[in-house]
Amino acid sequence: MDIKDYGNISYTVNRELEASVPNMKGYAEIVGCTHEVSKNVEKIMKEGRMCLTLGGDHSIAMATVDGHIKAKDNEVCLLWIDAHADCNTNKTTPSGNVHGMPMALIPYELSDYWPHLPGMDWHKPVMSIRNVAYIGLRSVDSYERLIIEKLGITAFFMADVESYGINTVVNMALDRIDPERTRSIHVSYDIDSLDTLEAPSTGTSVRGGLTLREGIQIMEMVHSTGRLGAMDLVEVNPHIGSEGDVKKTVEAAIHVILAAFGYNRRGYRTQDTLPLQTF
Ligand code: NNH
Ligand code: MN
Ligand code: MN
Ligand code: MN
Repeated sequence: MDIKDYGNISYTVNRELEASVPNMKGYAEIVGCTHEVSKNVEKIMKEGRMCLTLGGDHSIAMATVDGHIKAKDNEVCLLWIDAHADCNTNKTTPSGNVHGMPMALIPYELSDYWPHLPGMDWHKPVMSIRNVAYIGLRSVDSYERLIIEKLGITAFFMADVESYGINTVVNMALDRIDPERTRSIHVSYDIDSLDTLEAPSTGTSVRGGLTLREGIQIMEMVHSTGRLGAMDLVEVNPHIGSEGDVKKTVEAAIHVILAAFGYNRRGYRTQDTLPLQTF
């Protein structure tokens, strides 16, 4: 497998943007970073590669999805794996955290609910919410619930994972967001979708989440479609918890990423030559 590390994103920050939009913490920083992320994802994908972006804050997803859409001419569907729905606007947010907002910035159905966002002109909300599905939800704010129900967003809460099983949930999600099975798949994977026992080192952990086995199964299934285009693995925070917590969280993230890129729990067949290493 040909793997290339494109390194960290470097960007400049226009401090004048800082107070230009209310209720968006770190706005100037986020504007500077996301524009660079979008350009990089677009460029990398146009080189014919799959693109894995490691976060960091989930706000980067507005940029990775934007870059993916530009590289694939809008033929993209999105799986949002998360404990949270991340579809607050700056008017409904309980926290001002922009990582709680990217899903309100991505689809065009929600674009009217935003004020003008200075510095974000590069960002085009061209994806329909009909091509988006959530898996793993269990901590949804009341305005977010209203949006999910009003727009009829495909959403599989933890109760659905419990009732149907993860295999059926992933198949139902892909049926809904990509009925023709032709679209390039974007997976935005928030590590807090996993249970606190599996991934404690993250900012807003919620118990009662996906097991690591379910988390891996999602990505094995996405890999087997052959249409994974780009993936974000976000909200791993090594400053939270003990050394053991951090190790556990990073290991979980590595397992999920390995599954996305073809590591198979059955073991490799003798003719396979994937040079992926486990740890
Ligand atoms: N919904 C809350 C907010 O908007 C929490 C979002 N936190 C997340 N999302 N970690 O993935 O602030
Ligand atoms: Mn965050
Ligand atoms: Mn989350
Ligand atoms: Mn998130």
